[in-house]
Parts: sequence; structure tokens; C-alpha cells
Amino acid sequence: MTEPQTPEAKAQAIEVPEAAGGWGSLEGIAATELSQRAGPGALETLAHLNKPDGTACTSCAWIKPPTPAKFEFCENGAKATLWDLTSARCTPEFFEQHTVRSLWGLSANELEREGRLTEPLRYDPASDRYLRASWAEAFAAIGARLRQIDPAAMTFYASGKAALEPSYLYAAFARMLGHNNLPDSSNMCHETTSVGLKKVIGSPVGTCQLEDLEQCDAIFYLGQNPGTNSPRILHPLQQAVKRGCKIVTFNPLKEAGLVEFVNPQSPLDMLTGKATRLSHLYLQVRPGGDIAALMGVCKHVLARAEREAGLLDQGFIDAHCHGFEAFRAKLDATGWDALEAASGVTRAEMEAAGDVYADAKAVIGIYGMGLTQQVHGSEAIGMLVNLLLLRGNIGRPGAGCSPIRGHSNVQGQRTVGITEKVALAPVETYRTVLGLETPPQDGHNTAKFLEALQAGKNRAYVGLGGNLAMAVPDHGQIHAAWREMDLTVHIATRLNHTHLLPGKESWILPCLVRSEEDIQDSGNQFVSIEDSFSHIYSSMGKRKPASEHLLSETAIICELAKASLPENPRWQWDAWRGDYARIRDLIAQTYPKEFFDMDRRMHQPGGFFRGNDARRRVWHTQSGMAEFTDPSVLNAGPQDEAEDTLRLVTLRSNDQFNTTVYGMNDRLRGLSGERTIALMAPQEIARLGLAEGQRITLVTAADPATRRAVGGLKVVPYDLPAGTVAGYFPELNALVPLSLREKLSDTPASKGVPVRIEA
Ligand SMILES: Nc1nc2c(c(=O)[nH]1)N[C@H]1C(S)=C(S)[C@@H](COP(=O)(O)OP(=O)(O)OC[C@H]3O[C@@H](n4cnc5c(=O)[nH]c(N)nc54)[C@H](O)[C@@H]3O)O[C@H]1N2
Ligand SMILES: Nc1nc2c(c(=O)[nH]1)N[C@H]1C(S)=C(S)[C@@H](COP(=O)(O)OP(=O)(O)OC[C@H]3O[C@@H](n4cnc5c(=O)[nH]c(N)nc54)[C@H](O)[C@@H]3O)O[C@H]1N2
Ligand SMILES: [Mo]
Repeated sequence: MTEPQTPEAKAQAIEVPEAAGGWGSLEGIAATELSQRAGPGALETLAHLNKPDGTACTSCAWIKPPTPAKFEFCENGAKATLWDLTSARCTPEFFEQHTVRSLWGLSANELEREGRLTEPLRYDPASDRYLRASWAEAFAAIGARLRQIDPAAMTFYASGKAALEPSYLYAAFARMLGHNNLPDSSNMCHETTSVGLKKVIGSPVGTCQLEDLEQCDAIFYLGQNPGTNSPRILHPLQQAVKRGCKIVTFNPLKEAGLVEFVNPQSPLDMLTGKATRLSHLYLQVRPGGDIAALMGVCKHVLARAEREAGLLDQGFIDAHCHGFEAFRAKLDATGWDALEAASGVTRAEMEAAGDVYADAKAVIGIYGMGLTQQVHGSEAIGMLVNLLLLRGNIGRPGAGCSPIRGHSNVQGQRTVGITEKVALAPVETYRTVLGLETPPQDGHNTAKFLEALQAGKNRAYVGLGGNLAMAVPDHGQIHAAWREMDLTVHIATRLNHTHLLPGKESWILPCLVRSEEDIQDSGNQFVSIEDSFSHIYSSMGKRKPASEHLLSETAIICELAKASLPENPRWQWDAWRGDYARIRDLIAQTYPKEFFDMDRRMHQPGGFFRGNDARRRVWHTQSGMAEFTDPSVLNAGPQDEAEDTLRLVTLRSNDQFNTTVYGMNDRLRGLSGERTIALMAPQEIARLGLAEGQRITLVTAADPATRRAVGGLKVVPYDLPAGTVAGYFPELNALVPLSLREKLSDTPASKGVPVRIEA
């Protein structure tokens, strides 16, 4: 077979193991349901997902559309929900039989398969076991400890799932205690967006709405894997392609979800098995190659603009942008050879992408972790914005910049005050609404928390969900320090390894999941969620709770606060717990511009839009304009790599939600059976003298003073750029050095770690 000649033909010729969607996704759902023995009524729960006043899916942050499909959920949303609804129970009797030490040896999947946590548990160091406890004991003991510990030495982590009501109270509670140590999963995720996108357009979140996807002519899709991580986006992508929109993908891996899609909701698609080809061009950049690749695209657009009057939106650039001339000078000064070397794609591919851009009236840029988890990730985001600005592709119909968020309410948690930065806290309205003085010092983000932990300076940890010790870099260094804390408290649904690193005093506080009813004084409670498009909508659970002892996250936070704070007539923990509408009143008073009349508006189909000034071309940047930025590097990865290193990209499989591993199947990549693998290009395997199936050890090549290694990894051939190795998160997190972080945001650079192979 001859190599396809054009970039377009190359994209058309990509073969993937299986199209995303289709029967595979339905079988995926059935398999999980069977294996997890979800209780009766599970399918009914699925049918309510993402419907107006139904339950917001707990999986990703894709929107809940005003006119939902019959089944407004995807394979992986169903998996996440059914996983919550398992009939398996992880009871105190289970903990009686196992020491914490012995449980540590189980896999993530084995731990979570034990099922839902049912009762509060207290760690007993003498027997190395978690023991049954009452809620009253738990609150009293934790409250007493929190009163003793210096607020500067405590950290309250949040993992992006808890709704706006508990998140608002959690952030306020931390500040009432006297600290801003409020890291969020976002610190390992889209913090690069919160900082990097804000720097250039003044908005920390995306500017697009769903209707923009219905009107765009081209989508630049970078470093996000929709087939696995946000499958519902594939429906609007398919619709867009069917009406002629061109998708240009940038990804080192050929991800099936970006290649083709069979709509499982379409009888015709299912009957004929006919997949829609999604990517018009597929630029297989090397890790970090997006800055150079996008520069090449811009360079071509500017070259064409020399010949084609009106190609640039000069009116927009003049009226709305800052820094264009410096950026243009940088493009002129950067040659194609340098761009090809740094990006790993050819000039022809960059030019073809430039043509798609220049020929489209309205363009959207979409991106995910492939950009944010890089050392110079904010510069990559800045380059994407540069491209969009050239033709005024922000702030008009069918155009904009759209980061795809991770956890279902991660964006919302930041919106309602979970942030370590004082400048982002509602300092004034806290004062009037709660009589609360915000502590003046910035607190810990995730990386700073880990540094404090290693220095022995962080004494207490409270986790509102998550599995932080496994999600972070540098497992080897962090895990030992974790157990030295005086107090660790986990508000959780299932057992995970972070719980198995108890501090001197440790508690597991089991909570409801989103699909379960949450009965308080005023009846079953709604909560609210914010999606990637800044829409806020209600969610209500209808299932009977997994155990009669469970409390809601809101209730747990209220009780912890009561037990650890002095009485204050304005802090109405009982009333707030009794009726969450009263918490929404607080949110509305604290953030009146965005949340006025929240309790009513969140019930509208599709929720209400919190608004976005950049969408209206109002730029809250330093210059008051949208910023063209002149990148300081051509590749977003580390700059000082030695010759013989490879770049490690850590990935999610189709059978996991972050550290929750449902199974061993990564169907869309045609991989299964094992997660301790190292994916490498066949020619790379040959070049390095390795053999398929051989076991290797990967060793981190950055920060050589500390040895970081993961062994027993099976070499698996995969279509990847040269110099790249890929494998799964969190198994490979021990290789990610905490020192390797995105420059502006401190986000760990888990997509660009220099490594070497030890055979
Ligand atoms: N089912 C499921 N859904 C999820 C999650 C889950 O684990 N499972 N996690 C949730 C969370 S918290 C998040 S943040 C999102 C994550 O969703 P994504 O943003 O899709 O994150 P990753 O799975 O890490 O994949 C990132 C993609 O970037 C590509 N990539 C790696 N390096 C580069 C690069 O240098 N340049 C480019 N252009 N691409 C690169 C990878 O090949 C991969 O396709 O998904 C959310 N949804
Ligand atoms: N190497 C590498 N590391 C990464 C990443 C990567 O791509 N590569 N991705 C990073 C990203 S994007 C993220 S967001 C983080 C994820 O980090 P986290 O958000 O900390 O981790 P999760 O795996 O989502 O947390 C799972 C646990 O949350 C608890 N849980 C589940 N549902 C609920 C609930 O409804 N309420 C409560 N209270 N608890 C619940 C359960 O106990 C479960 O075990 O990992 C980061 N780490
Ligand atoms: Mo994330």
C-alpha cells in the first residue's frame, strides 16, 4: 500500500480498532451492569439522567441540554452511575477482617469493587483497622482536633463532584476556621485554563454555548479524548460534520472517538453500522507539539492574508486585540524547519489546517488535558487563542474557545469559592452575607499542599471526595509523608488507597451519591451543578440510599462546622442543612451578578447561563484587550531534555474514571487485559532494541537527584510519534515528579514527563 499523499487523505485512511459509540458502548453498559449487580430500578435511574429536574450525571462536565435525547447519557456516564448503584456494600465487618496494611496490597478496582461505604469508620492504630463509629463520635472527635490544629497547617481538598451547595459551605467553613487551603482536583486538571485562558481573554472558562456547535464551520480539537471522557459531545460533533463542518484534530494518539462515531441513539446508524468519519485532518503531534503546530497554522493564514484582502479580521484585531505586531514578528522570524521539528508534523499538514481555518467563517477551539498538563500549557492555550483572534473567532456565533472540563462540577466548585487565591474569594460579600473575614494569605493549591506535607507542615487533611494521594505525582515521596499527618478525614462513597494512608487519627465519613434521595427537614433536596458551558441546573436523586447511615455531603459539612467553630448567630448550620434552598439564597447573595434568583432559574430546562464577558467581547485582561501572545518556546514540554530521553504521556482508559478503575478494557484503543503497559511506536521499539511483550522499567529523567521508577511494564506497539511512550494514570504517577509543573498554574505536567528505559 502506498502512503496517502495529502493530509486529508492521511486522515481518511486512519483505521481504529472500533468506532466510538455503536454496539460496543451498549455492550459496555450491559457488562458493567452485570458485573456490578446494580440494584433494581437502575435502568430507570439512567433514563432520568441529565433530564430537566432529573439527576445530573456524575461522570463528565458536558452539558445537560434543554431538549435532551431519549437517553441523555453515554456508555461511560452509565458506567459511573451503575458503579454508584452497585448492590455491593463495604461494611464495618469487612474492615474487621482486614488490616489497612493488607488492604493496601489490593488494586484500585478490587478496593472499589467492595462496594459502597455504609457507616462512619475510625482508624484504630493498635489493630491497624478501621472500626465502626457513630456520627456523633466522628463529629465530636474531628471537631475537637480541628480546634487544636493551626489553621495554616490544615488543607481542605475538593474533588470536583460535590454540588454547589456543599461546595459553597465547604469553602466558607475553611475560611471560618481561618485558612484558604482549598486545593481542588482542578489544580491537576484545568487550572492551566483558569490561569492561562484568563490571561489572554480575561475569562477563566470557555466562551462557547451549545448553539455555537450548531453554527461553526470548523473545530480545532486539541488534546482531548471525547470517545472516552465526554462521549455525549460526539453527538453535536457528528451533527456538525454532517452539515459540512471540518474537524482538525491535534493528538499524538489516533483516538477512535475522534476518527469515527456510530450514534447509539440513531436506529439508522445502529442498523447500518455506518460510522461518521469525524476528523477532516488528524495532526499527530509529538507531545507538547501544539504550540509549534498552531504557529505553523497561523503562519500559513498570515501568508494567505498577504494575498487575500479581508482574510484577517483587521477591524477586530484593531479594536479588540493587543500584541498582534509582536506576534506577527515572531511568526516571521520562526522558520518551517523549526516548527516541523518542534511539532512533529509536516509543513503540508500545518498548511492544510491553515486552509481549513482560513476558509471557515466561524471556528471553535476545543481542548483538554493534552494542553493543560504540559510545562508550558498556558502558552499552548495562548497559541490556540492567537489563532482564533486572527479572524475574530471569539465572541460571535459559531466561534469561541471551549475547554472540556473534567469532573461534573469542577468548574462550579471554583465558581462558589473553592479556591486558594484570596483574589478569587468573594471577600466583600462574605463579610456582608456571613459576617466572615477572609483570611488574608493565599492558601495551598495541590502542589503547595504536597510541598507542605513533605516538609511536615501540613497536619490535617479533609477530602471532599477524591483519591488525592493516588491522583498526585511522586507517589513514592508523598505516601510516606501522608501517614505523618495528625488528622485525615475522607468524605467518600467508596474505599480507595488514599483512605489507606491514615494519619495519626483518621476517619472515613460515607456519603450519598447524586442519584440517591437526600431527605432533610424540608423534604428531598435538589442540588445544583455547573457544566463546562457555565450553565447551572438542578439535580435531584430518587434512589433509596445505599445504607440508612449515610449522610449527604452538605449534612456532613454542616455537622463538622458546628463541631469545630464557635457559635455565630449568622452561621445557621441546622437551617442550611434542613433546606438547601437557604444555601442557594446565600450563594445568590454572595454572587448576585451571576446567581440572582438562582433557586428558581436552575429549574429551567438546560439550566441558566451564568454569563461570560469574553463572549460579549469584554476583556478582563491586563490590557483590557484580548491578548496575542508571543510564545517563549516552540514545544510545550520540558526544554532541557537529554538526547536519549522519551516523553511519557499518561492517559485514561475507556474503563476508568480517574483513579476508579472499572475494568481492564480500553476498547476504543483495541487494548485489554492489563494496565501496566508502555505503548510505543513499533519503529521505536526496534530502534531501542526492545521486543513486543518485553517487560521494562521506566525511569524519570527529570530531577535526577531522586530516583523514580516503575517496573514490570509490558511493551505494547502502538501508533505513536517517535520519542513518545504512553501508559495509564494513576499506575505511572510515581514517575511524574512534583517539580515538573505548568509554569503559570502549577498543574502537574503529566502529559510530558522525560523518561528513560531500563530493560
Ligand atoms: N469516562 C471517563 N470520563 C472522564 C474521566 C475519566 O477518567 N473517565 N475523567 C474526567 C476528568 S477529571 C477529566 S479532566 C477529563 C479528561 O479528559 P481528557 O482531556 O480527554 O484527558 P485524557 O484522558 O488525559 O486525554 C488527553 C488526550 O490528550 C492527548 N495528548 C497527550 N499529550 C498531548 C499533547 O501534547 N498534545 C495534544 N494535542 N494532545 C495530547 C492524549 O492522547 C489524549 O487523547 O475527562 C473527564 N471525564
Ligand atoms: N498522571 C496523571 N495524573 C493525573 C491525571 C492525569 O491525566 N495523569 N489527571 C488529573 C486530573 S485531570 C484529575 S481531575 C485528578 C483526579 O483526582 P481526584 O478527583 O482526587 O480522584 P478521583 O479518582 O476522581 O476520586 C475517586 C474517589 O472519589 C470518591 N467519590 C466518588 N464519587 C463521590 C461522590 O459523589 N462524593 C464523594 N464525597 N466522594 C466520591 C470515591 O471514594 C472514589 O474512590 O487526577 C489527576 N492526576
Ligand atoms: Mo480532571
